[in-house]
Amino acid sequence: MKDDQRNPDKTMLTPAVVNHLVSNEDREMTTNDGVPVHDNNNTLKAGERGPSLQQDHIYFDKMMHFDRERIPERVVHARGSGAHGIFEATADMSQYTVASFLKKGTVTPLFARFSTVAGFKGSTDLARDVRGFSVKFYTQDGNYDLVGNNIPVFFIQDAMNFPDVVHAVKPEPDREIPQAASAHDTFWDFISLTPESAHMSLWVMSDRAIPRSLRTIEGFGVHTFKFVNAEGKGTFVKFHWKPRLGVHAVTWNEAQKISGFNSDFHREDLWNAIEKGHFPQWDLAVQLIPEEDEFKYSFDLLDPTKLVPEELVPLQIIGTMTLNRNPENFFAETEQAAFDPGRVVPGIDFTNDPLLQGRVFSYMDTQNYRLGGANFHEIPINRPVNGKYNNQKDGTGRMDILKGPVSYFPNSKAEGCPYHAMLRGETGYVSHAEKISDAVKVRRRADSFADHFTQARLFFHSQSPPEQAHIINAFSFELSKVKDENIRKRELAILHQVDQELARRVGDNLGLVPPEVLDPLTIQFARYNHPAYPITPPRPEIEKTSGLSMRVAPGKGTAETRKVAFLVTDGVSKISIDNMKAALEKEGAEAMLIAERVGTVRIQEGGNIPVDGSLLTDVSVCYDAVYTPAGGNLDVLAANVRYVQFIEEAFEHCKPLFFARGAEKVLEVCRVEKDRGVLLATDGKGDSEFLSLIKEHRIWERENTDH
Ligand code: HDE
Repeated sequence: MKDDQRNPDKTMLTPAVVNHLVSNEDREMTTNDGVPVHDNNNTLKAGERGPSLQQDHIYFDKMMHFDRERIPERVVHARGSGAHGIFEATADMSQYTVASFLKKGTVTPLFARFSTVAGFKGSTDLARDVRGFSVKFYTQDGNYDLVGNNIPVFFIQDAMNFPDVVHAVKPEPDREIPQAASAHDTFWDFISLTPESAHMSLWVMSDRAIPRSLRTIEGFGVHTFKFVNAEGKGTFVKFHWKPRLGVHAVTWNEAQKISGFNSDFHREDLWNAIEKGHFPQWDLAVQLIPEEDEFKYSFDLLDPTKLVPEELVPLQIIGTMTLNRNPENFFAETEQAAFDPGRVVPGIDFTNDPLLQGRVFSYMDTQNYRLGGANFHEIPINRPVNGKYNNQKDGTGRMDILKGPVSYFPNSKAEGCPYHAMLRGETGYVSHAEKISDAVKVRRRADSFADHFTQARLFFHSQSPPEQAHIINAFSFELSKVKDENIRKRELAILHQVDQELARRVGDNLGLVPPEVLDPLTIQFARYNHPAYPITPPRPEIEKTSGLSMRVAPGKGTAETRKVAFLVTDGVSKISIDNMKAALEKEGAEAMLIAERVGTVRIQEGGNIPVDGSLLTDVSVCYDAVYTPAGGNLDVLAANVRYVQFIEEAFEHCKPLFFARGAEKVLEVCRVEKDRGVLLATDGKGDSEFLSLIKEHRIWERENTDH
C-alpha cells in the first residue's frame, strides 16, 4: 500500500520518525561506514580453500552488528504490537485541566502498544492474561504516556510487591515452565496468600483476558490521576478507553486452539486491519471526581484494586484515538518505544496511589537498562515533537550535537538559556500544590485499603450467567493445573469470601468443599498490612454495576470487520456467494472463501474463482461466523472431516451458522442442534437475521450454564 493511502495526513508521523526513515531501494550496498560492498557472499580467505583472514573488515562489520542485534526484552509486557495514530480532543476540558492536547479540536500524533504481561517476546497472543494498553501522546507540551491495562484494577496495592507478583506468574525459575500462563502453583500460591488480589483475579479469570482482537479491548488508566487547571485546582480523574467495535472475547477452548494455529493472531489482526484501512478507534472517557469528594466513597480512590462504578461517577467522552498507520520497522518503533507513566504534561499530575508512585521510578529505570543508557529519549520513536532543550549531555549513543561551550545553569555566556519557564513569566510544568499533612515516615498500609472482597463480588454479580460460568470454568481450569492441594483449598477459601456459589461451583469441579474461613496463612500475611485483618467491610454503595459485562444485547453491536468463513467446494453457486458477501460487506463484515485446498474453485455458473484459504490451514476458531453457500458438491463437503469439524466447532463456540438453500443437508452429518443461531434459507431466514446474530457475536444460551 502506498504511503499516502495508509495515512492521508502524513504530518501525523512525528518528525523524528519521518527524518529517520531509510530505504534500500535502488541503493548500492555499503558497510556501516558507507564503503561500497563488492561481494556480500564470501569471506576473505588465503586461497579458495584457505583460512579466513583477520583483515576482513567487511565480514567483521556485518557480523559484529549481527552479534549485537538483541536487547533485553521487557521484564513484563514483552510480547506486544504497536501502531501509530492520532488523538482528537472533542470536549472542552479547560475547566479541569490545562493539558494542551485536551483542548477541544486539537489533533495530536501518538503511538500505541498493546501487550500481554507474563509471556516472553515470542509467546502466543492468546494467553489468558491482562493486556497492556500504552499510549504515547506527542503533545505540544512534551510526551504524555498513558500506560494502562485492559482491566481497571491491579493485583496489588503497593509497588513493593510488584517483583513478587511478577516472579509468581512468570515461568517457575527452576524449570522455566510454564510459558505465558498463570495456571501453575507459584502464581496461585501468591494469589491465595494475597487477598487484595481477589478483585483482579476475577477479571483475569473472565473473558476479558482472552480478547477476540486488540481492537476490541477496553483500556483503563487504573490509578486515579489528577487534572490541574489554570488556577492550580486539582480534580481526580480516571481514564477509560472505549473501543468503537465493542468489547469481545474468544472462548477459552478457542484461545488454546488459536495459540496452536496462529500464535500471532492478535498481531496479525491489528496489522491487517490497519493495512486495509479499517482504522481501529477508541473514545477516551473520563470520570471526574472533585477533590472535596476524596473521602466520599466506601473505597479509597488511591487504592488501585478498586474501580469507581459508573453509577457513582458517570463517564464523559473527551476525545477519540484512531490508529491509522503500521510501524515501518518493528524493532525501531514498537520494541524501542519507551513508555513511562512518569511522563506527564502540564495539566496532569499523579496522586498518592502507592502503586503509581512506585511506577514512576520503575519505567525510567528499566528503559535505561533495556535501551542501553540515558539517551533512550533520543531514539526517534521516543522524541518529543516540540524538541528537548536542556543541559544534559554525553552518555552512550548520544545523538544530539549541542552547540557552544555552555551546558550549565545559571549562565551568562548563553544568555541564561535554556531558560526556566518561570523566569520569563511562562508556566511550564507545575506540580499540583497538594497539601501534604504533617506526616511521619512509615512503612504501612492505610486501613481504608483493607476491604478486598466487596468489589470482587460487585464484579462477579455484574456479569451475565454465561460470563459467570466462564469465570467458574477458568478458576477450575487454573486450579486443576495447581499441583499443591493446600493452594487450591486456600484459593477456594478466598472465593468463598467473594461469593459462596462461585466457590461451591469451582469446588465441585475440583472435588473440594470450599473452606468457610480464610486460611490461617492468608490471614497471617494479610496482617502484615492490616494488623486487625479480617475487617468488617464498609457498606458498598451498590451491589451491581453496568459497564462491566461484555454481553451484547440482541440487535445491538456492530458487524464491522467480523470475519465470516464461506465454506465452498467445486460447483458452488457464485450468486449465493455474491449476495451474502454484498450484504455482509455493506455492514463492514469480511467474507473469506475457504475451500478444500488453496487456489480456485469451479463455480456453477461456469469458470473459476479464487479462494482465500484452505481447510488444511484454516479453522473455525479464527472466524466469527460460518456460511455454507448453495450449490457445490455437498457429499464431498459432508465427507470431509475438516469441514464437519469446522461447523461443529463453530457451533460449540456459540457462533452463528447460515446454510443456503440445499446446504442444510450437510447438517445431517454434523453434531449441531438447531437453535436460533443456526439459520437455514429453507426456513425463510436471510442475510439480515445472520447479520443481526453476527453483531451479537455469540449465541451464549447454547452453553449450559446451570450446574
Ligand atoms: Fe507496568 N511495567 N508496572 N503496570 N506496565 C512495565 O516497563 C511496573 C502496572 C504496564 O507497552 C515495565 O517498559 C511496576 C500497572 C504496561 O512498553 C516496568 C508496577 C499497569 C506496560 C513496569 C507496574 C501497568 C508495563 C516493563 C507496580 C496498568 C508495557 C517494561 C508498581 C496501569 C509498556 C517497561 C509498553 C511495563 C513496572 C504495574 C501497565 C518494569 C513497578 C498497575 C501497559 O517498568
